[in-house]
Parts: sequence; C-alpha cells; structure tokens
Amino acid sequence: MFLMTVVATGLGTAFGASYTVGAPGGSWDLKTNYTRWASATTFYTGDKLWFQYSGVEHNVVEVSKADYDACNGSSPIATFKTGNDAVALAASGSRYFICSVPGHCSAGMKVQVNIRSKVVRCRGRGIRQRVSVCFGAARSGRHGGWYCALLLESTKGDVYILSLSSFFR
Ligand SMILES: *[C@@H]1O[C@H](CO)[C@@H](O)[C@H](O)[C@H]1NC(C)=O
Ligand SMILES: *[C@@H]1O[C@H](CO)[C@@H](O)[C@H](O)[C@H]1NC(C)=O
Ligand SMILES: [Cu+2]
Repeated sequence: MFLMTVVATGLGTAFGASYTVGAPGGSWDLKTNYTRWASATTFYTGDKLWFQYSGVEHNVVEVSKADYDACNGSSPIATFKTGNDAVALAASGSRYFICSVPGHCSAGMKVQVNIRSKVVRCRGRGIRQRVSVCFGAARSGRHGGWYCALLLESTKGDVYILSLSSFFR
C-alpha cells in the first residue's frame, strides 16, 4: 500500500499541477496582486491554470504581450467566461491574460505567466536520486501481477517516472 502511494504521487507530479489564479489569498478579482501571485510559483509545461470568478462580473481574455501591456482585449487569442475556466500550459514561454471588462485590466486584473519546460529540469545537476519501486497488484483477474516503476527525483522534490513495466503471470 505504501509503495502504491509513492507511485501515485509521482504520477500526479509528472502530469502537472493545477493552480487557481490568485489563490490562496484571492481569486480572479480586482483585489489580488497578480505580479506577486505569479512570482510565488514556478510554472512548468503540463501545469494548468484555473480561473475562478463570477462570470457576471468578469471574464478571462488571453492576449498578446502588446495587448497585455496596453490592456486591450479587442484581439483575443482566446476568451473564457464560464467563471470556472481551465487553461492548459502546454508549451514553454509567456502567456498573458486580462479581464476585458472596461477598467478592470488597468485596475490590475491582468496576469503574466512564465512557463518553463519540464524536460530541461530533468537533466544534469538537478537529479537527486533514482529509485526503483515494485508492487504487487491483486493476484486474481486480468490485472494481477507485479508492476515496477523507475522513478527519478529532482532536488526540488518532484518525482518523474522514467519507466513503468508490468510482469503478468
Ligand atoms: C504587487 O506586488 C509587486 C511585487 O511584490 C510590487 O512590486 C507591486 O508594487 C505590487 N503592486 C501593487 C499595485 O500593489
Ligand atoms: C486595440 O487593438 C486594436 C488592434 O488589435 C486597435 O485597433 C485598437 O485601436 C486598440 N485599442 C486601444 C484602446 O488601444
Ligand atoms: Cu473583471
């Protein structure tokens, strides 16, 4: 059971984290300092942003850097307005989001997110250890047998799965 938990944790990290924009102190609103919020987190490819807000009061518009700087939402890259919007951070680079309700962006409702490649982090000095874990699953039925995972743990504590193999009997 313990080993099963170790592997589940590794999978969760390898597949990315979810961040609610503005949390835990705020949300997608007119009060949160998003410069401070974004600087507290390092975003990696595979992570996800959640914008949670009242869809009546606000929206989320992804824009270019120039439109972000100018608070201009008239040429959106993408528009979200459900109040519970997920944005996948698939690629490395910078992404820019504003609220296009008049006055909100210039009042601070804008966030820049810088995304780093997760693959780069796996290389070189960041590697702390490699561990191999194996665990048995239910012996009856089609999924019985042994599973082994080769895990790599970075110095920051993230766990990556290098390989996952199964041995059926
Ligand atoms: C937001 O936070 C940043 C970094 O902590 C700070 O430099 C900036 O002045 C803050 N902005 C406002 C409007 O308080
Ligand atoms: C916003 O950008 C569009 C082009 O994308 C431009 O035509 C418009 O003048 C801009 N509005 C403001 C207020 O700068
Ligand atoms: Cu708004």
